[in-house]
Amino acid sequence: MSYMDQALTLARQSLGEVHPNPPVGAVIVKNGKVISEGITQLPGGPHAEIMALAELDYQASGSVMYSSLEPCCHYGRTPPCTDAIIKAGVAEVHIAVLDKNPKVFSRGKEQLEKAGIKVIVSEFSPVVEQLYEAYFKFITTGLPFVTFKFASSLDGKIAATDGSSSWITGQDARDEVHLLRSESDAVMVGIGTVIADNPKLTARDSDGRLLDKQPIKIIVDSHCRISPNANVLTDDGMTLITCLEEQNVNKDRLKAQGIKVIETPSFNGTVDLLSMLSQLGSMGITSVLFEGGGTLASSLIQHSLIDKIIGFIAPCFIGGKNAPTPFDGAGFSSLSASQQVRDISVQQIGSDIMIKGYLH
Ligand code: AOF
Ligand code: ZN
Repeated sequence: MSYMDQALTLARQSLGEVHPNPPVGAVIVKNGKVISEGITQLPGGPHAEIMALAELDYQASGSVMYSSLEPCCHYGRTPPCTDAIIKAGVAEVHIAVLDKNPKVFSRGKEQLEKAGIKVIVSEFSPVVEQLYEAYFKFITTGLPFVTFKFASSLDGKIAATDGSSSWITGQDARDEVHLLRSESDAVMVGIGTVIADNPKLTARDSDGRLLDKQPIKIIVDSHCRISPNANVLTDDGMTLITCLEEQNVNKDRLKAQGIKVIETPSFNGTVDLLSMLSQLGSMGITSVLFEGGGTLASSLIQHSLIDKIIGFIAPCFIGGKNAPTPFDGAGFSSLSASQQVRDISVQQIGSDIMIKGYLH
């Protein structure tokens, strides 16, 4: 594994945990050996570069640093990493990608260069781009990056005509979904899915044990129809209900229960999804894994609010005119108007196929 790959592996460990900050890893190398490593800490805590330097008592004369993201050069909750890198005597800094935070972009690199440090920025890499896609959208727009995940049969059905959907895909694909949940800041479903399936929305291993990193659970429930006994409310972890601003006794009850409620103006009688996402962004949520259902999916897609899809396709046919598909609503009236998916990648997971792609 290259030194930069080591830094990227460290960065990935913090994905889904350090929002609104980016996942970052750093390694410091001297005489061809890794002498320290760092992972970014929770917001307000030290950055990856500082963690790695601290291990060396901030003495890193003549060393080479590999950082998964351009070192910061501004005062945020913490002082600039560039100052600490210069002071420690680092000779060379390798960066996987420049930080699209307007307060940093290219200026971190320039400050290091001004101090006589050699800086090398890696060539474009889809792996790095994917690691930072949520943070980059968030830091430039204030909105979280939304990924729509669904599991379907070969004929595009997400449940049988009796509504049953457990399980269409195999264990390996389901494990992958739990990993995706743990690497997301939040998971989101519509109230219809909560009523129909009563999901837990936690990230678990194949034995049902909770993984270390748990996403915030978001339920889009315009009229606060959720039952107080729903698993998402009674299980561990934080749950947010998003609903309309209007009067509602159930909403008062939820608030009295200590459940956080996000209120939006009405858009045709339902939650205004853009207002909801910008409020989630203001709370520091950078990534949302949306898991259905179909009505909410079609509203999100109509408003261009889905950034990425991850579809798990199982080798079976369900059939039936009335069996549901990932997108409900009226659909697109012609092929020329249909939603295109670009930059697709395909991978086999167990006996299922995982397809990823971007909508915009
Ligand atoms: C991190 N960890 O390893 C790096 C970051 O408020 P602050 O001081 O924590 O600054 C947050 C910004 O610092 C963040 O938006 C990004 O631009 C930069 N780099 N942040 O949390 C790190 N390298
Ligand atoms: Zn920093």
